Amino acid sequence: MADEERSIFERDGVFHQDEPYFLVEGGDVTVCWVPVDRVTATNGAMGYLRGSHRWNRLFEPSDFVTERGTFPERDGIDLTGLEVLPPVSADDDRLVYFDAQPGDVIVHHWATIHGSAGNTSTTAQRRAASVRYACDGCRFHRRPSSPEPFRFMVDLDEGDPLEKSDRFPVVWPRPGGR
Ligand SMILES: O=C(O)CCC(=O)C(=O)O
Repeated sequence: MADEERSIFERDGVFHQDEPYFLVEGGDVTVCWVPVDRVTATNGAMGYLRGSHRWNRLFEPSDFVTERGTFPERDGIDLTGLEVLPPVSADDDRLVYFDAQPGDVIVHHWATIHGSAGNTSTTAQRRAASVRYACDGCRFHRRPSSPEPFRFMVDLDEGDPLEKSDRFPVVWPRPGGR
């Protein structure tokens, strides 16, 4: 692998976990990555660190931009108790990459470390949607590490069931109600 490619992979913050961003607690959340373009290694195939969802460790959310790689502790953001994610090497044999095409869905647990090296193609677009499903019993949690811009705008109080807000529609109701 060329040096410039390696540096992209090893930059802090390219790989991340979703859990420390999400305003949810009380159960698992699954993330569905849905490409609308064909995605291969050259235009940013998603990679997942096998088994990392079982480490029982939480890492500072990546900002994908700065040298430090994580959000500054301002505007109410508090990273206490979170670890700094060590650089993830592309050569780590626990990483699993998936080529994908429109119609595919890649599903990962919110604690799985994942990311991509970005799109280095000059011709191929790389667009995708990311859809999150929270399990029954998940509650609103104004997570101190979350940089979500809307975290003070959600019409929920700490501990409220997510489904109390229209922002979190129930997509799979239990037959006969809860
Ligand atoms: O599209 C990407 O590169 C990142 C997507 C992602 O991290 C996610 O859906 O959780």
